[in-house]
This record gives sequence, C-alpha cells and structure tokens, in this order.
Amino acid sequence: MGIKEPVTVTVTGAGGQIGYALLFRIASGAMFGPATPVRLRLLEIPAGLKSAEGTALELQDCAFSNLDSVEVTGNAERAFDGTNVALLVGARPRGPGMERGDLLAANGAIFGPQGAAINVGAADDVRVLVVGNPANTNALIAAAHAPDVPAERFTAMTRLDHNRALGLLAGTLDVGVASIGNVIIWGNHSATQVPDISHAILTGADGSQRPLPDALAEALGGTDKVAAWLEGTFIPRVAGRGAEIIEVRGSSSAASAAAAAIDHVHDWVLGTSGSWTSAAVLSDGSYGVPRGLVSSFPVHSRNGAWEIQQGLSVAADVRARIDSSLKELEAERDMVKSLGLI
Ligand code: NAX
Repeated sequence: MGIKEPVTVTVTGAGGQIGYALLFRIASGAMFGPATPVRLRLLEIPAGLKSAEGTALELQDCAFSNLDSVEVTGNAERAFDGTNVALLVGARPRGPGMERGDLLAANGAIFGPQGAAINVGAADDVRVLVVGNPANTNALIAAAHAPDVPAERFTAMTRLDHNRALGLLAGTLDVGVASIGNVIIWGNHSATQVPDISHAILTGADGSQRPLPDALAEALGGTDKVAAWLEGTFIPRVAGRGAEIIEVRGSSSAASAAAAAIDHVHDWVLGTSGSWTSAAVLSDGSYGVPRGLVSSFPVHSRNGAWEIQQGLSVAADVRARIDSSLKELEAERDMVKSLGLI
C-alpha cells in the first residue's frame, strides 16, 4: 500500500499526562496505521506550553517515519485550522469547593471557543473526540458552537470504561479480552454509567460462541451469583476504576485513557468490521435516550460514521440504571443551557 495524504490531528491539553501518553502512539501509527502520515498540532494554555514544547522535542527524537510535522501553539484557531481529527483532552478539573455549575461554566469557557474555532477552520471531514471531563456535556457545548459541522461528529469517550469492563471480565473468566464481545457502556461517563453484559458473548478457542453470563455463572458457582457479582463487584468496579487508579497510582489514568482515545478514533475512521464497541454519541432518540444528548451507546462504525446498534433488548434493571444516568445528563444539559453555554 502506498503512503497516503497526511492526516492533521489536533490534541488539546497536549502538555498534560494524557497528552504525553497519547501523542507518541498517534505519531507511531497506532491511530490510523503505519501507512498514514500524521501532522500533529498541540494546543495548550500558557501554563502548559513549555511542557507541550518538551513533548514536541521528544516526538522529533523518536524519528517516527510517518510523523509529518509537529506544531505547538496557544492559539485555538491555528490549532484547529484544517484539522481532520480533534482530540479535546485539556479541561478544567474540579477544584476544592467547586460546585457542578462552576465546573460546567469553567469548561464551557474552554469547549465553547474550541467548538467555534473548529467551526471556522477545521477540515470538512473533521471528527471530534472529547476526553476532558465532564466529557459528554463538554461535547454538547463544543457542538453547539459549531453549527456548520454535523453535530454527530462530536463524540465523547466512554471507550476507557468499555475497555475496563473487558479487562475485568477477562480476568474473572481467565480468558483473553479478544474472546469477549458485545459488552456495552450506556449513559454518562461518570459514576452513573451503566456497564451492561446482557448481550455479551464469549468465543471459545474452537470458535464456538455462548452467552457470557452463562460462562460467568459457571465461573462464580451459579446463576444466582451472577446478579450479585454484577451489582456488588462488576458495575461499581468499572464505574469506580478511575478513583481506584488514583488511589493506587497516585494520579489519574493516563496511558489507558490515551489507549482508549486511540481505539475510539481508530474504529471510527477505519470501521469496527462486524463487532461493536461503546462510544458517547449524539442521541437520535434510540433506546429512549432524549434526542440531542451525547450519551454512551453500543455502536459500530461503517463508512467512517458511528451508528447506534439497534434492536437490543434492555433488561429492567439495566433500564433503571440508564434512566438515572440520563437524568444526570439532562441535568447537566439544563445547567449549561441556563448558563447560556448552549
Ligand atoms: P492534566 O492536568 O495532566 O493535563 C491537562 C492539560 O490540559 C494541562 O496541561 C492544561 O494546561 C491543559 N489545558 C487546560 N485548559 C486548556 C485549554 N483551554 N486549552 C488547551 N489546553 C488546556 O490532565 P490529564 O490527566 O491529561 O486529563 C485530561 C482530562 O481527561 C481531564 O479532564 C480528565 O478528567 C479527563 N479524563 C477523561 C477520561 C475519560 O474516560 N473520558 C479518563 C481519563 C481522564 O480522567
């Protein structure tokens, strides 16, 4: 295969810890494959510029064959000019005493202008992944400021939650992650997220498939044990994994967040070839999720676009959890609306 045209990728918060884990993998070809050169644009605020510049020096020192160029800037219009893929990682963390409204307002001041800059200068095929929290609502804010970009091009990351669920299931069943399919994360990327294994399947070494809950019942010693494990271990452990990482590592997830961002964009651009994953995308009303919210769904990607996996049954307990996560998303949306951010 010949060398393709370079893809321009903008990473905000490039001087931060996710940026440091992410940029080298993009530059090495993990996002689009080794035959696609990348042009990197690193956007930072003044306090993070030096760190981003240091990362740019190291990128040069890696001599990645498909790294076309690296540019560090503090100017959003420049950073998003002609961008094909925008990874919005930099965000305002919740400070001491900060209420949810303060947090949303502070992030509105970041994601509104970045959405506007994307609207002005990004390439026609721009795809946006918001990683910075609160990711779903930040995506909503950015989309609202980019009226000329189709709103479905603004997505938020729940792939890390999805991957965390895969890792926990694989460890519990003592199988490889690749043998597990059709896990779902629904709702908000927050503690209310809904990891769901009702449709999950396990593929054996001989290629045979069976419902993953059946394999869990076997591993845990009975069907009745599965519900308790889901409720008491699986769901809280996946939803609380970010806090667990902070507790153990002393700082928040970085390399795993970067890996999930790579997976999200890779699958979005190159397709999911028959399988599904999870991503927070614009709701079209599927599964009773109010139209216009950015919420996590089971999705597949075809022809470079996410599509929500249709026609799945939703168990009553999963439905109740989804509804409570949607309440949280609606409350965030109503708050940013009342703040004039969307
Ligand atoms: P860091 O604090 O290490 O880095 C953030 C960087 O963003 C800093 O260098 C800062 O200067 C920069 N920044 C702030 N405002 C900016 C702006 N307006 N324009 C450009 N750059 C700006 O945080 P890091 O650990 O890298 O995490 C980044 C974000 O990812 C946080 O909001 C975090 O909550 C979120 N996460 C989201 C995850 C997800 O699954 N969706 C998981 C990992 C992570 O917690």
